[in-house]
Amino acid sequence: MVSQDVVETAEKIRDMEIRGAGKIGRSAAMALKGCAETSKAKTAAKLLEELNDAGDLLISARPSAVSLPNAVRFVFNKLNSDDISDLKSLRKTAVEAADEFVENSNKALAMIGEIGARRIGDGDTILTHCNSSAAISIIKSAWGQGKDIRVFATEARPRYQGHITVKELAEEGIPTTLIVDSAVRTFMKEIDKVIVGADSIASNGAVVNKIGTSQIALAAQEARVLFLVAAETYKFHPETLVGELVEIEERSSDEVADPEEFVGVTIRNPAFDVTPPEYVDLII
Ligand code: RUB
Repeated sequence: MVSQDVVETAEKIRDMEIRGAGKIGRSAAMALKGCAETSKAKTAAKLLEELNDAGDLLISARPSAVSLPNAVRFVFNKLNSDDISDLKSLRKTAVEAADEFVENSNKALAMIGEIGARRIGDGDTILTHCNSSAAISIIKSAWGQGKDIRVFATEARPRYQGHITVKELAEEGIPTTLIVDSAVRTFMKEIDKVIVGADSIASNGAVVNKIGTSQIALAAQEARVLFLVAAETYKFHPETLVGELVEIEERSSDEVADPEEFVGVTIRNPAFDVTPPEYVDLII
């Protein structure tokens, strides 16, 4: 039996109420923590079973962000054989492991901001896509250092996560321009650096990120604009080391258009795409 809290977290991830790979990973870790803390299990074996079920449900919520299974794996990797036979220590270790994942994740974001900002020059115009906390961390950190920067951000249809990005940047006072996704090539001549986040990074360096990222990378390469990816280490996809492909999530066609208005039309809605490593200048 999976607790109601875990079910709700998994639903929020599936419905994108909780979204963005980093946040997905952190909320999965927190859901496991909640499971460990509130479980009524009488034995360690029973709690372990509940944690396993919770982990499986959370992992199934979205397939392309490897932060989700990596967060769950992080917690399970910390459990050792002593814990598994002792209920109290199993609970404690699971709670501490989940907290450690979240703490590491937040530290990583700050560190990415600090390291990435070194690559941002005074006067740079940056293009970002969708809504990535890691990419935004770099932008905010460069701005905080007093660099005179401007940002172009795409809408990121069909879910318009770009709106979150522009509001967040404008709140900081950063000069921000919102553009439609199809305007990227038009504006590329004004851009010095593209910075995007990642949902998964394959062992060959290919980057899985919001649909449209690979087109932006293509336009950046054509214009000789640097293409930077901001990603915590838990965005690296371990199974790609043994040849597995990253599953690209295809979401409901309703997000794109009302299918009833387009009878006889197939509507496709892949949520992510793959940018080949040749198009990536730097992973921060
Ligand atoms: C979000 C998206 C983000 C990455 C990285 O897609 O593609 O660029 O998840 O985000 P969605 P972060 O809105 O479908 O989840 O840097 O915040 O982890």
